[in-house]
Amino acid sequence: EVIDGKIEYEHVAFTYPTADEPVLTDVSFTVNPREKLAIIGATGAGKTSLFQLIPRLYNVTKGVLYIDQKPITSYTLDQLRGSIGYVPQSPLLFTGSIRDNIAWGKENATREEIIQSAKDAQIHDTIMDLPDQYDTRVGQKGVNLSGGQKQRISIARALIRRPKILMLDDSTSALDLATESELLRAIQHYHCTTMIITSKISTAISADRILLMNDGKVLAIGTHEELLNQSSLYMRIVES
Ligand code: DCP
Ligand code: MG
Repeated sequence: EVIDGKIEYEHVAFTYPTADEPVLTDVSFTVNPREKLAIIGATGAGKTSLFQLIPRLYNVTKGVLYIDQKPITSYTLDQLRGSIGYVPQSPLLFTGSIRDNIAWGKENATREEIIQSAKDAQIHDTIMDLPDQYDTRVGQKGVNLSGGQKQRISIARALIRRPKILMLDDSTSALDLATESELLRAIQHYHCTTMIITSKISTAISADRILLMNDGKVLAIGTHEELLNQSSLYMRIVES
């Protein structure tokens, strides 16, 4: 089981099984337990690909990925996925109630746990405004939810399992800044290692450190001030 949530990429390269060219080349960096790391970089830079290696949706092609100093391949998929809250860039809800969608993967979840994770994900008030509240059906013949509402239900689904590692792939893109900062504040109480892909520079600055990706590589990693000194690309992003 994942205990601390330390993550280390060591000379990681990755090529999709169906592709010829690598999308990640020689990626090395460490995320400390309970640290919050923001990942930024242009579209196609490889941010989502970098993420997908942690829950082992794909295997590393070259190099080693460590969790708590052990190669990721030494964990079973159940151990790994039980410890990781992964919110994909385009979250999927299944046909069923909102309650079941949040509790998915934690069938014994209590009513209180479901409500608490929805509150932390800043979606509780929206749910309470729906016709059948937590029993409202989504998916086919159910209510239509916006992309941002689906994202927050997906975040609640990740939080309810009290993950050691939380991975948000652009999951707050549809939120206004005030709601987003409430959500990020609530997540701090989970004391998990957090990796958050974002296109908002203000969100990146609120993290402990920022990793700037470019063309499948780590261009720079450090605090906002460090990156301002290290990277002219970072400076251009901040100024734009
Ligand atoms: N790619 C691929 N096969 C996939 C997914 C992606 O060949 N199943 C390619 C497309 C890109 C590169 O990998 O050239 C990196 O894609 P990512 O999805 O990792 O890129 P980002 O997440 O950084 O981009 P975005 O900001 O648009 O989400
Ligand atoms: Mg992506």
